[in-house]
Amino acid sequence: MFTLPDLPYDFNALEPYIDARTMEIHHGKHHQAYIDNLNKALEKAPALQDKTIEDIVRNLGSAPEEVRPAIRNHAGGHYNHSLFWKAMSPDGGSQPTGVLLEKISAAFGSFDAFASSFSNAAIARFGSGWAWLSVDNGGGLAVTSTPNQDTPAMDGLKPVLGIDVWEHAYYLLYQNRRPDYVEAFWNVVNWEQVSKNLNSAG
Ligand code: MN3
Repeated sequence: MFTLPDLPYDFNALEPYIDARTMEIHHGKHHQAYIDNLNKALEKAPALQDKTIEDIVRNLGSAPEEVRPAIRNHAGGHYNHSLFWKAMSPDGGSQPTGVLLEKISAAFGSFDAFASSFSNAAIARFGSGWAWLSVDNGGGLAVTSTPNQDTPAMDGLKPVLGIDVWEHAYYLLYQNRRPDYVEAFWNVVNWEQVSKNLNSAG
C-alpha cells in the first residue's frame, strides 16, 4: 500500500509564488486521490504490490491489461507529485551550480537557454500535463513534456525536475495565466534536490 509522503515544508512556505490553499488541496486531495486509486488498482495486480513506484512506472507493460490505464494514471500521478514537492523549497530559486550547471550548459548552451526551453514546454503543453528536465539514455539532459500523469520514466528517461501544469496546480492564484505561474516557479526550484536527483540517476 502506498501512502502520502509528507510535504517537506508548510503549506504556506512557497508563498507568494504558490499559495497555501493550492498546496493544501493539491497535496492533501489530488495527490492523495492518486494514491488511493493506485492502491485500489493494485488489488487487481498482486504481482506489482511489492514493487517500488519507480519500478511500476518503468514497467507499465507488466501491469494486467484490465487495470493498466488506471495504474498508468495513478502510479504516474504518485511518482510525479512525489518528485515535484521535493524539487521545490522556500529556500529555492537562483541557479544550479557544479555538475548540474555544467550538464545544463552542455545540453542547452546556457542556463537561460535551458530555462527558456523548459518554460516554453510548460506553457505549450495543451491541456493537463507536465514539463520536465530529464536524464536521457545517453546520460545527457533533455527537456520534454508529457500529457496527463504520464512521466518520462515511462519512456526510460530519469526525470530530475518537473513542473505540474494541471490547472489544479495554479488556478486559485493565477487563473488562466499559466505563463505567470511558470515564471514564478523558478523562484522555488530546489536546485540542491535536482542535483541529488541527477546524481542518483547515475
Ligand atoms: Mn498535480
